[in-house]
Amino acid sequence: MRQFRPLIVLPLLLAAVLVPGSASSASSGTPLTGTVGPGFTITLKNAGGATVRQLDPGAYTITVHDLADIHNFHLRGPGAVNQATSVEGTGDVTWDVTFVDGLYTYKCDVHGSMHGSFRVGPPPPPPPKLNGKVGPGKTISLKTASGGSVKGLAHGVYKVVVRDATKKDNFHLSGLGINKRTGVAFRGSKTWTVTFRAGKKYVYRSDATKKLLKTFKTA
Ligand SMILES: [Cu+2]
Repeated sequence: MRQFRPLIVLPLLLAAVLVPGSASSASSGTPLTGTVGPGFTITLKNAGGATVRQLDPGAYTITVHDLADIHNFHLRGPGAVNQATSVEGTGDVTWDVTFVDGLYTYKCDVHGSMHGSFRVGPPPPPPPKLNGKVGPGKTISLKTASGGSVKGLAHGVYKVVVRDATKKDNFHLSGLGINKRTGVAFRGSKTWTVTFRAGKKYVYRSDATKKLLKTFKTA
């Protein structure tokens, strides 16, 4: 007959309960709650109940309540995060994930309208600014924020602020994927967010005056 020895067993039990990170508390990431259904809704919320829009990188423990047998909860993003519940299945699951900087999305794979996203890490820097100007008189220019004339440009997203100071010319920026212009008779300011592709030639000109035409290339 085996002898019960509480004096030896008790400290082991206490250790299991008290030591952080032991088997009884394997899920140690910041808690989040995902819910899909019962209607056509999908949400991801933090412990305070607010919809997740931005998170710091790190470990998270996500409890998903899949409340519908016509939806699933599918989370994916950088760092090879790709977790999904089944469409037909319902119930709760818990995922331990590590988020890194970038954009994450969650959705129902069946219904395209059911989706959400959040950013991990700091927001991306704002696009660099370029200043376009036409007039007064027969002049046209496109300059960087530091005041240099644009001759070559790294590809990417830019904010172009145009000042059209004449009623006789316009500012027309064009090239692959871009065709933006002010009106010839228009005077005032316009702001465009544009994406310059790599290795292409772009043109800015006045449609009313042939010689007011300049080009630059992108790297
Ligand atoms: Cu669905």
